[in-house]
Amino acid sequence: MPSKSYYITTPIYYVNDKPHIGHAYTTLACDLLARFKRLDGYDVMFLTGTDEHGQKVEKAAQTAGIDPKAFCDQVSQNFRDLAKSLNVSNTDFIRTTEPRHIKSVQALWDKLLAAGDIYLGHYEGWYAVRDEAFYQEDELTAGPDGSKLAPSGAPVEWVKEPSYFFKLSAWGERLLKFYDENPGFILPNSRRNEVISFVKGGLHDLSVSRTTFKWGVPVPNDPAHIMYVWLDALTNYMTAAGYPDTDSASYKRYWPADLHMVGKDILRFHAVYWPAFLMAAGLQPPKRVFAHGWWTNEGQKISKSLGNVIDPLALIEEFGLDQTRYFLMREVPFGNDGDFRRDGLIQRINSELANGFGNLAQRTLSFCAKNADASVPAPGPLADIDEALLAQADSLSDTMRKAMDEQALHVALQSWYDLVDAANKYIDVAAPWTLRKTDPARMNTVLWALLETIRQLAILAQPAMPDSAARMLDQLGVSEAARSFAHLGEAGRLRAGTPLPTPQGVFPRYQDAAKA
Ligand code: ME8
Repeated sequence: MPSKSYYITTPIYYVNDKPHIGHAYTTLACDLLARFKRLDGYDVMFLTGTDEHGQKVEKAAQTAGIDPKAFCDQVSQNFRDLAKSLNVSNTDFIRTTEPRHIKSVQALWDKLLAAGDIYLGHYEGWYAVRDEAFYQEDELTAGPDGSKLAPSGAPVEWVKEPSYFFKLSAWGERLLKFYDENPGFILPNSRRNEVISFVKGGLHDLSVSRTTFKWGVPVPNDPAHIMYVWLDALTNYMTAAGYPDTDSASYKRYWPADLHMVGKDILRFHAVYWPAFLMAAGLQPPKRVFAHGWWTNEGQKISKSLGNVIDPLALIEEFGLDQTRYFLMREVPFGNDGDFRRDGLIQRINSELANGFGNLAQRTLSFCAKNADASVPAPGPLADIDEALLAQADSLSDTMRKAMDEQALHVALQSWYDLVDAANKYIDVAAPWTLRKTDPARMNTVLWALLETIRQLAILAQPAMPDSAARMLDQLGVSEAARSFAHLGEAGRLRAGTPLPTPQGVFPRYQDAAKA
């Protein structure tokens, strides 16, 4: 097992809804990072799963007319299936109704109680079931007919019940110190600033149990209370690492998590409540929470009532899996909001994959098939333009690594595409087709430099487009064992004489795919 470990998580999704493009987006971003780290020599733990307790899920089960557990069994499977359809490489899938998790949350509760951070009281205030969140009066806005709305637009209701509280108000200063000492804890920086000003505004104690419904984890020694669903849900990240067994090999290896990837809607829970709970229990907070932006559809908010929810499976069906993966990760500066546009997707597929990378490989490989004995040609001395192309190829992994470590996924893919572009320009300038008659030795050098560049592009394309990159590497005769980042650059140079299988297009143009 590699000595370096990396633990990355998606949010666990509510089972009240069908998976849509937003869930696919977060999970794909994590998959890109997980695959990148794995190819870069890390032992990666990659967790996703479903959030199954709370009032929202209980209501959804009631509406469906089935018992909540049976309802969760059904809907949780949809999220498992989605991960599979997206070719996601998660190493675990957690459900908050599993015994391992119930044991873990109850153990955390006991720790918080023993630390003196939980007390029994009475909650009276606003609650939004859709967000599963409590709100202060001054956070609300006026809705239709005198109703009130949460900042997310969710309707709120007045709740009055006995409740345990977590002494969040006592954690403000310690949280601010923690953010200060760990500047990379919240990314992007704009979101970090929002969290800091929220905490500076003063924190209220947090209601952490409910008594007016039953679908949740019972509070130890007081089963009239069930735990607040966010305390329950956040703990999933530790459960999967082996909590409460803090001596277990897996807990020691993976906790604290390297990265919780979340959407901006749930940053407060992850960047304020979660580290406060953990510090109060004497446990280490995760190393980073990254909050990405929100997708809209052709300029409109995505919602069931507008009927414009994008089904990721339909996208895969129409455009191809790797094409969809590439587009979602490439289109929007990661962290910003993004607008899904069909013409934008078609444009990326055709210009960057079909005409860009696909055509580069297809031109080079079919030329080698015809004019270089269907094998890797032997290079002669390198000219300046060959050296320049190879230098860009050899340094690409460093550029991408730096970007991936800051979750700048779009920057990583931009630098990948820049090399595709440079290689296409190189082929036009070096013009192997004219060299065929005038200078076959030089032609061989040019083809070799191209093949070597395509090899590195294909290795580095694996995180975003695993299947297509693998097919490309097959065509270059690169063995399975030589596809990790350890084989980039000089370490894995293509050897002259390696046979090249008959080339086949890997990235069809969108129209071609539609006609086929
Ligand atoms: O909040 N654009 O679950 P959830 C981008 N169970 N991302 C989107 C999106 C959109 N339009 N819509 C959803 C929960 N997402 C809790 C989490 S974690 C301990 C508990 C993604 O099913 C994004 O990652 O409502 C967002 O944070 C998440 O789905 C919310 O999923």
